[in-house]
Amino acid sequence: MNKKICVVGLGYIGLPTAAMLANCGYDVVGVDTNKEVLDNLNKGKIIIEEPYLDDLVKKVVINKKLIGLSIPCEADIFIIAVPTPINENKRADMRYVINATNSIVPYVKKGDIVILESTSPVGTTTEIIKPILEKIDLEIGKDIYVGYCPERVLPGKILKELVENHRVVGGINEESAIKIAKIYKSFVKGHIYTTDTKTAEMTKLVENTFRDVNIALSNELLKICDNTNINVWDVIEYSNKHPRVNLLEPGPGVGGHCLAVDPWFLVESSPNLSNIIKLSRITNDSMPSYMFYSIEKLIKSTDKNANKKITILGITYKPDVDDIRESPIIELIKILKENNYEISIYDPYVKNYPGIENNLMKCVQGSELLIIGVNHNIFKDINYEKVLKAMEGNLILDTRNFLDKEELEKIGFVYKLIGSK
Ligand code: SAJ
Repeated sequence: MNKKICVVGLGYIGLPTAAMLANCGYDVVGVDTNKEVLDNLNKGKIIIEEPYLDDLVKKVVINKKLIGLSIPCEADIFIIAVPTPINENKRADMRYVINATNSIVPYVKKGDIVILESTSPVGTTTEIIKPILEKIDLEIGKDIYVGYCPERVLPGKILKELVENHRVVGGINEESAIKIAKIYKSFVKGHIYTTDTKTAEMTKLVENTFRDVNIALSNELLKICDNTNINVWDVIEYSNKHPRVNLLEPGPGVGGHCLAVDPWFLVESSPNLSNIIKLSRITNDSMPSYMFYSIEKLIKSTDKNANKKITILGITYKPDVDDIRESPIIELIKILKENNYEISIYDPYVKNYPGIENNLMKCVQGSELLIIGVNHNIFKDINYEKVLKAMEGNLILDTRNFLDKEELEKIGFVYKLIGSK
């Protein structure tokens, strides 16, 4: 008889994971508090942008291998994949993990497996999940197997990376780790490493912290090069020719619910030791203000008294996704508005955001400056000549090293690449 899996949390990770497991033959119940997610799911539809996910969900829903429910139910395996945001003072908000774990307590029985997938502070599995499950009169590690198995997939490539990437499984004990590894082996082609929960929790945080710290280094280099009239993009390109150097890209800041969040979990748990980590977060979070400083300088460099309309192309946290969480461009928009700029916004990936305009020509009408906030691939197909004609001014600020300077200057733009002369 097929094992039954209950996945609590149908977001960017939970839904692809539920669909992947259903496609491997498990009977999967997806649980979410969002009625729109459930209604669409039960019609075989999705409400997030993720390539090929809609086809996979449609297939497993039609085959009745995946259904959406608003509350958990009896299952053999429970996977918790709910958000773990930070609150305004950069501390982990674990309410969703706590609520999700409490919600499965009435349904967990002897022999079941409970897996936390949400990226969480070190110690969450043993200090939050385990005590809640101990309300059940069963022995953790012997009657109920418990562990932590974080994802490491890139939005936009989730289905491919869910299968190909290696994974780490941390078990509350060795038997739990082995049982959990076996479940993931049903679809993961990468290697599955088993360890204890704290090592797995720390590994996940370190992966994203590594990226955040290295992006901070590049962002700091951007400021230094800007100040010394050197093109930081050339410096990074040439430095990376060194066989053991791999500088990441500078930009308008670091967004998303991972790199902009996970390092704070380490800062919270080791405040006196996480100096580079904390400073990197502060450096990356300073980039929207730095962009504002560059915009002011650029506008003041035009001889005429520039009007105050600016058009932002792209507000998501990274290209070709619909996710605006922790987006640095949204922070930049806030700063510009506080300084009395009139802002028009165009981002075809974003459906509902206050003031977003879905007609590009209307959006750029009368603008002094065009800002490339996010390098969505579709922005390569824009007719910039037509855009320039509709604008008031001819300034374009590229925050992502995305467009071709010569091409735009030929059309008549004054092109400025952030971090270059
Ligand atoms: N960024 C830079 N410079 C770079 C690379 C990224 O400024 O060189 C910025 C991006 O513009 C974005 C932010 O950093 O604002 C983060 O982007 P990212 O692509 O590096 O990483 P995320 O946030 O998409 O991380 C995702 C996460 N997975 C999911 O959200 C499902 C994370 O848990 C994964 O570990 C990570 O991908 C990954 O790369 O594996």
